[in-house]
Amino acid sequence: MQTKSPSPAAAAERTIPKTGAQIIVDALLAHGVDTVFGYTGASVLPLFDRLYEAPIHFIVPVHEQGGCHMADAYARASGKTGVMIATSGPGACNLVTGLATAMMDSIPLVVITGQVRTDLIGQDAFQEAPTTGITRAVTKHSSIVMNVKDLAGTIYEAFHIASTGRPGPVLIDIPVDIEFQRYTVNGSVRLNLPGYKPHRNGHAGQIAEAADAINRSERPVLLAGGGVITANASQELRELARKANLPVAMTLMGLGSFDQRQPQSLDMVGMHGAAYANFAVQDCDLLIAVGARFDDRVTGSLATFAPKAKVIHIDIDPSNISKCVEADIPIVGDAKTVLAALTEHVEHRERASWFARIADWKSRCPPSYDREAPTVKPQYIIEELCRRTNEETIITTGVGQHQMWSAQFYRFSRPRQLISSGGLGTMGFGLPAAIGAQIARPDATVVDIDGDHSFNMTMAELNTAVQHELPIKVCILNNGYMGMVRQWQELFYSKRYVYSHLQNPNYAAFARAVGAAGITVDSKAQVGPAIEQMLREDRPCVVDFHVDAEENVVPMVPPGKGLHEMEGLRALQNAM
Ligand SMILES: Cc1ncc(C[n+]2csc(CCOP(=O)(O)OP(=O)(O)O)c2C)c(N)n1
Ligand SMILES: [Mg+2]
Repeated sequence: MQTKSPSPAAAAERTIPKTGAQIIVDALLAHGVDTVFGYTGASVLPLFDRLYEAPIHFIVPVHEQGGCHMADAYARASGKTGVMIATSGPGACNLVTGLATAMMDSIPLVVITGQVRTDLIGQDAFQEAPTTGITRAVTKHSSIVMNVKDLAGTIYEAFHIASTGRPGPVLIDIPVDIEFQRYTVNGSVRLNLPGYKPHRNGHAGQIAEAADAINRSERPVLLAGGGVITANASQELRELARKANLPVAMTLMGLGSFDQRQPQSLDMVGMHGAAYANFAVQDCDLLIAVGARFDDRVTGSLATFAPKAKVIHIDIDPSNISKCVEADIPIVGDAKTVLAALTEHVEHRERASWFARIADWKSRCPPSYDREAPTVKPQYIIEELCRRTNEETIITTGVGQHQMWSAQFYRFSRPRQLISSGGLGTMGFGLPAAIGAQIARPDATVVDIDGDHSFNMTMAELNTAVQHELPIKVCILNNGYMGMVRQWQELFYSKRYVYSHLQNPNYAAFARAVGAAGITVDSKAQVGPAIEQMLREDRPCVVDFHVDAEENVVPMVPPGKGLHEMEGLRALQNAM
């Protein structure tokens, strides 16, 4: 058999050192990257020219913020590291909100920015911005490559830092001349991170002590945060809850880590959490927090938070331990490993009276709204959507009342099913997040439950969905207000509704104008059929639901109050 000998040109090509741009592409491919989000500009042109030749699915958003949210949601939906590229100056500056969003929610991203030539840095060159300085506080790590020799290593380190320990966004700033320079990367690329050693296993003695505390507890609550999902530890969480017989509450970020259809689920805790979750936390004798950082929206007043509880805190990031809530038994480690080890040591206990008390709270204070109202209630839309979709559906959200109603009235049963900006609370996240999620999971039904004003912030990205033929669904719960702000103004600013609404466009007409389907709903009877039609569409579809303008999210723990001091509960009297 004859073997083909390489052409002289190809042989020569192999011996010529590679350009920086090609080194970047090779490093991405070496990390299994097959999807990249990016927006062009002078300082990334050499890189984009090489990327075009690579086996990479490339998505150009309308705006770099949108692209960063897409890469973020791609990571949340897939469990992989998202990649976003932007040009220097304005491109890099447009990433800040996206980076901070990913940082707060611990999402692994590698973000590459172009920079002006090394000899121009510091001269206020055209489109020069101090990108590493601007982004340092909103990234896990941010660095500039000043020598092509360091390029491959820096990218390999970025992937390692972004995806290990407590994940987060890592930014690499690359001056354009480095992309042109040639260099031969010899042998395998070594990581040089002597100070970076995330703990994985958790201390065996602390794990044994935690198991002992669980076995003795009469009234435990297991509290799952987003870290459980990030660590792919939902199975281990469920196993611990099953074996030890523990009720499970979740933070917004933790929703989906435990199946809400299970009777042991206490659903969401916090400012707009389920009353029974909040009462259980306030009354428990043991709180086992996993991958949760005790955000103020979760705890309410710290002085009165879980006053009777011993606290076990499992977290990969030691700086989270005893930051807000003092941990009696701290365990620094990976949630998956620690939960599995803990489960080995726990015993089943009946706890009949504790579960009876929880059942009583559940029956007296279920999530409620006026189901008989003839008007279009936002909660009704979410219940109808939930009835018509299954656990393969992914929900993304904007930020505001609609986000909280989604958390309260959709039943999440699978990790990575809810994609929402929890920590930063970024309006405008929902639509680009739906695009990123749909790219990660082409076969899933992806629904963005959005607010009118959140949608307004990034609505131009609908164009991206149309261009890439992504059949995302957008349900706008259009109350004509920045509803959550209006709610605060109603409750705390004597109903002075100032600066909390804008004139909205006709969303269905806008959708049709960019080539998506658009539907308007203004009666209760239209809700079900509109959802059905939306789910049948094989192109992007926007449904503009005109909902009750002054509906409030209840219950609500007013700022500064304890979790048990919820307002808006019908059966609050004597509930505790
Ligand atoms: C980028 C950004 N700017 C401002 C805010 C403050 N904020 C929080 S909720 C909200 C109103 C959201 O309105 P809408 O998207 O219509 O949702 P609704 O509350 O009406 O459901 C505002 C302005 C924010 N979270 N994010
Ligand atoms: Mg609104």
